Amino acid sequence: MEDAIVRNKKFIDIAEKLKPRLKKSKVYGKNLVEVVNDKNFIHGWKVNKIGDIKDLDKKVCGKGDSFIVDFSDHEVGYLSMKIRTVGSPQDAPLRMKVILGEMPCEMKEPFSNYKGWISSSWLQEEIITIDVISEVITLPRRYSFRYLKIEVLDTSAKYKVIFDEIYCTTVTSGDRTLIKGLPENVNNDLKKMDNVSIKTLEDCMQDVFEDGPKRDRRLWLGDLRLQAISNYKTFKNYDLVKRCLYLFAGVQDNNGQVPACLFIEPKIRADDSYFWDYSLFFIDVLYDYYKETKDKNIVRDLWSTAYRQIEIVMENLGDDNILKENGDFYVFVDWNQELERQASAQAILIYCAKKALQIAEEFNYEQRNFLRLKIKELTSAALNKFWDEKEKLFIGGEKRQISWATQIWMVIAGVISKKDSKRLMKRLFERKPTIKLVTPYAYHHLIEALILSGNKEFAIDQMKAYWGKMIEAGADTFWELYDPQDEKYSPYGSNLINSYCHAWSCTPTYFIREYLI
Ligand code: RAM
Repeated sequence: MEDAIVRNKKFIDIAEKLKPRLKKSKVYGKNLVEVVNDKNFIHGWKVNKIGDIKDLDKKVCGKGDSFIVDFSDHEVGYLSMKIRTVGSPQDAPLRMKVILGEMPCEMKEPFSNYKGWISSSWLQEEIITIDVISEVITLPRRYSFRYLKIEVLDTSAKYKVIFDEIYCTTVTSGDRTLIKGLPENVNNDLKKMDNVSIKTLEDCMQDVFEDGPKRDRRLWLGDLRLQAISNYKTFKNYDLVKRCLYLFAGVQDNNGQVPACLFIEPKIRADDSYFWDYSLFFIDVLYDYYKETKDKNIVRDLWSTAYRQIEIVMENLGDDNILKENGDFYVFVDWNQELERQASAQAILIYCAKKALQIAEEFNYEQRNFLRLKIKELTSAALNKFWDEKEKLFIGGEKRQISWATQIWMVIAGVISKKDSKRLMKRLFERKPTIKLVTPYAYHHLIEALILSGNKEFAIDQMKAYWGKMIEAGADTFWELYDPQDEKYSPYGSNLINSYCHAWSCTPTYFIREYLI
């Protein structure tokens, strides 16, 4: 598998020089809490404060004792504990279980219940054995959490322990001091949403733009695209976007395709997942980066990689200029497993070909004539194949499915005029297809489609309704998955393993700063 990956050394070297220095700060646990059953709260768990963290050094813990610390906000970093013994000398190791959670459910629902298809090792839980208790113990792994549960499994009959201090050394490559505050007159709901978005992005900004600091802790192209545009409005860490672009270009496969995701440690290498949409989005990230920085060199370096993604995807066009369906997950779009993705794939190809055309025109690249022609052909093919004159909606796939995603992507790709797009979006909300959107990633595209079709006010209402609801439910950072009708929704088999600080959910700050102020 490794041999199939072309490592372009020049690109990787450029990326490595842009590796960020992480900012660190020390954050202390704030409150002692209990988590109790209450169906009125998210996932059925309510958090009650039962003490101040200052009370912790009065709590003598022996076998079977436990407590939960609330850090009052989402944190990403390294956990340290200052522990001392009481009673006789430490005549046996201290053994404890440490559970870290982004959400209250992780404090109460046993991780052993997780039977889903992704690895349970993402659940943040350790058994730690300390032979010699001396001052501060720092756990080696980086965690993503707000709540911390400690269960003392054993001390000995002769000694117990006290936790004097518990803190997290947080890490991020985002510098908050560079972010402009919103104008006074922006309403508080939007200010709050902006804040939570920024916190989400900040916690995902590490060595690269990670998708989620709890899971998968790595660089995905689809997530990068949304992080990058939000970053331009806030942290303005251009080098981090540049680094990620060069990393992807550095690990394209033998055919020139960039992977959906890549690993940074122990050395940079591509994952073996390839999605057409994610590969194509390489062009969009490059286009936005160029628009933002006017850095011509990066376009010169990466244009052939970018253009290659279009060629590769277009190899799958039939004689009718329609992309053929290509098995499960050849294109991502959203996590909704019932979604027929063919029509969205076609629209995403058109959207990215238009971005490529803009670059090609500005740089006088020879591919511009071909792109201009092809965009026309792809667009009329899309209308022929997917537009249903009776329903006045796009209908996709073999099952003749009407989905939210298909209409949204056709609008974003500009397959129909702005006026028709506005009508289509109205019809979409009247029709409310059952094949719905289940991720903030897909909702981002809904908001985008509404804005592009001239429904700005309605777009803001939708944004408030969706992301605002997460805030009402207690989100400190925005979640990977959120279905307002089914708050426990997870494509992985349990709400326990979802990521609750997820990069692709951070775009309200982009919408607010791009369109509203
Ligand atoms: C999830 C990742 C990431 C996304 C992929 C498709 O597993 O967390 O956010 O890009 O799916």
